[in-house]
Amino acid sequence: MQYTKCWLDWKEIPKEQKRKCYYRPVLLACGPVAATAGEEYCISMGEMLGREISLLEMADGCEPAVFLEVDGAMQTGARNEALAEQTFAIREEGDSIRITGRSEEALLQGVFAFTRMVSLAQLDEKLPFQCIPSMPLRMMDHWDDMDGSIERGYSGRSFFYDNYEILYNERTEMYVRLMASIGVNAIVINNVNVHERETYLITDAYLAQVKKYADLFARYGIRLFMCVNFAAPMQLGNIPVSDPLDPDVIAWWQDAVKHVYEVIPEFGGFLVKADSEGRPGPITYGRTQADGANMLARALAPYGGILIWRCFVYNCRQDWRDYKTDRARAAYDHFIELDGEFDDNVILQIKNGPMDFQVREPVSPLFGGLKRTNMMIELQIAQEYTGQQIDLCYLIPMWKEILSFDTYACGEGTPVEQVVSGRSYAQVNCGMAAVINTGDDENWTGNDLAGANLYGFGRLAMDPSLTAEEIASEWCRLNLSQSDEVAKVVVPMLMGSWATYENYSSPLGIGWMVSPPTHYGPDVDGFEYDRWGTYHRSDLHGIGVDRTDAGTGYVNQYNEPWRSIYGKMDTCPEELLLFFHHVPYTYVLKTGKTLIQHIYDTHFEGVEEVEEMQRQWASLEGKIPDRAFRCVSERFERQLANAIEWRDRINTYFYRKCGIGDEKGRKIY
Ligand code: GCV
Repeated sequence: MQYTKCWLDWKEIPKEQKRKCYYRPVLLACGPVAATAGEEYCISMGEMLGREISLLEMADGCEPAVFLEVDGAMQTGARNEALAEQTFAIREEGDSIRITGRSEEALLQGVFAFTRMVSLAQLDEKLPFQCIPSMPLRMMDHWDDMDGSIERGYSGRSFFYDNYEILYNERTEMYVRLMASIGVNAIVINNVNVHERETYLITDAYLAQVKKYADLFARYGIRLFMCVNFAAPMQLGNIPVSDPLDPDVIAWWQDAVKHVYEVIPEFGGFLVKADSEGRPGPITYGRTQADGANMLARALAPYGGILIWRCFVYNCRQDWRDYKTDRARAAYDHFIELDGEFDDNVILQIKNGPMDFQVREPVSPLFGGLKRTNMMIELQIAQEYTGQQIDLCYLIPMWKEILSFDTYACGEGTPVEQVVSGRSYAQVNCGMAAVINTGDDENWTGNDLAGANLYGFGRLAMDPSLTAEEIASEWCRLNLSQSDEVAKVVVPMLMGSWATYENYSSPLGIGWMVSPPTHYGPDVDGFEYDRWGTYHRSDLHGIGVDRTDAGTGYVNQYNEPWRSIYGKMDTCPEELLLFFHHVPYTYVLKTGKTLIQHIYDTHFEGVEEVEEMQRQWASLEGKIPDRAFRCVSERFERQLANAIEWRDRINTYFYRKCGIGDEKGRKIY
């Protein structure tokens, strides 16, 4: 089985950077995670020093050493105990270095941070260093199914399952090391769409094997979560209903959860997709989402378990003729009234936007609406609608924009980051989750460059103040080459790639013009006359969905000033113009261009930008590992073909709708 080590593929550092203390790690803490910290130090530093390193029992005399220690009384300045526990510090003491964690888990994070700094030659500039993670929970959501497929997976098959068996091998260990090294502390091991066989994951059919994962995860400070089927009492318990207020249903879940904790005492909890896209849920019984979530949360509470409930609840059987029902409204409409009704161990997991991970969407208004409910943001590292890891789309700039969006929930200065990190409402059950983009491809992520999104998610969840460039540069140096010359090509390429993807795909926030079965490649009307609630409403005069008062009223879900800003065409940020308004093709944008000319121009530019990225990438031949070079070169070829297809289909479609030609006379079909 072939797999790369991604950012844990340490290279020997130059001689002048090798400090004496590096060779003498002294582990002053005990416990399983502290032992992992010691092992990880030895692996990484051994590779960077070019010789085997082992832990010392004690420091002898005045020889410099690197001390790995846990100090439960360490002063951290963290805003709550949960985050204090996750805090670590790295400091020099004479010629020695101390890596101190407030807990074993924090020590492990300290070791990963230290080795990264050594590899990037950042120690002089960064020490003394303290890290209080921003997000209490930093979670990866796998959409892996037990047959071995991955829903919306673009990097091969699952490395967790094959043919309804749970796999466990060296790759599993490498995966967990990679996740821990970027700060991930929670992993959901199965798809939110829990099918027939996966329903048995919480039973003895699979629990013993799940426990092996949980034990491995725990050694790396990661808690294991599972998705459950809300109708499990019917499927597994022969109970005629799964009504959350039914005593038999409640008792069934209590027993099931009790047994899970008997086998896996460190189990994290459940993630649930209910009443969504055909999944069962409380609505069937006239119960609320809070009834459903609390019932499960109460079963988990005695064991310290957490219940994560998704807000991706909407009607997927809409009528395209209906201009009033608006899928964008659904999450807010379902959940806002329930604010304050969820138990303390419930977290609502909210997709970043109101629709579904499009290349451009406004931020979900729920982040500014809920005030007495634990919240977690759900991002998608898997590039379902953003190029499927064929096309390059570095998502960190998008996520930074989302996290810094001011919700005005507690007046000006309440960004999403503050809300989901728990700072706004003093919460501890909150954080960031993301649908992961891994599979069993040799490079884990299909396109090597898609690894930057995986790496970046973890880094951002630990420290949202990192810039997208910093993350890109770290990733590039750790994965491709330490040379400035390579970073000078790769970092700008990553940084511009989201805008490029947006340029050649659907314009100004409208989204969805993708091929319905695959969600890759253009099909302008693919979803237009369908049931999914995803329409662009183009006609001969204009394009866009009116979500103002006169339209669906979605705009009213935002706090002021957004409600007013989004509500008027001339103040609405233009990148979201078509999300909020139905706009004539002749409308003049701030650039002085008409809407139709903007569409033509961006689509021609998008293709030119891909051609330029391809040229830039070609210049790296021989300067980065050949395997990565060839992999990405092949992806760029496919991206270019895709971009051309998008350009020509979009431009032709709108030209045929409105009959207005391109001012520059370029070829439109
Ligand atoms: C896991 C979109 C995706 C589905 C996904 C769903 C969700 O609709 O296309 O594959 O299902 O989102 O987030 O639940």
